[in-house]
Amino acid sequence: MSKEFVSIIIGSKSDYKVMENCINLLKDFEVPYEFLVSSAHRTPARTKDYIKEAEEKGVKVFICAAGMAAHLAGAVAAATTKPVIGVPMPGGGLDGVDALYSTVQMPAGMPVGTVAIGNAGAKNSAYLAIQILALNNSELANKLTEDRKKQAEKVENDSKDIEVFI
Ligand code: RP5
Repeated sequence: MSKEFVSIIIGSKSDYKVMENCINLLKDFEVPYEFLVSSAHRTPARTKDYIKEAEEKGVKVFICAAGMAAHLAGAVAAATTKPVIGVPMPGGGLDGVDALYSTVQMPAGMPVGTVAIGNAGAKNSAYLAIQILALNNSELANKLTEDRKKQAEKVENDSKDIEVFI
């Protein structure tokens, strides 16, 4: 079995630009990941085969991004007991609201942890996956603590030039 890793599946290459936000964060935290395009609708057999392959290799968390009638995260959740994080993609006639509802409204017993539509959701999918891995990895937990400190410093620095107090 290889090192623990996160698996990212996107439903279409058109989801890539948004999901680069997720990939870049995993790279920043030096978290190993696999990445592929596979669709619940267009390549159901490839998706199913890959889940099995990833499980055999030691995947810890799946992140699935899809748009429109977004069934990818749900289909993956049906085929694994590993945590599945779903990222609704913007686009289509409803600009991601359709994907949000499709991803979040899972029946009881088949959870998909669903994040926000688009870039913020893509980033948070990576953060959540890192938080799950950090439960058993103190080095990662420390990196998360440092990241929070940097976020707080940024808010304070951003405020400095423009803040007004009486
Ligand atoms: C979904 O349909 C994909 O995840 C993508 O967000 C959307 C549109 O796919 P393309 O037609 O751009 O390939 O399955």
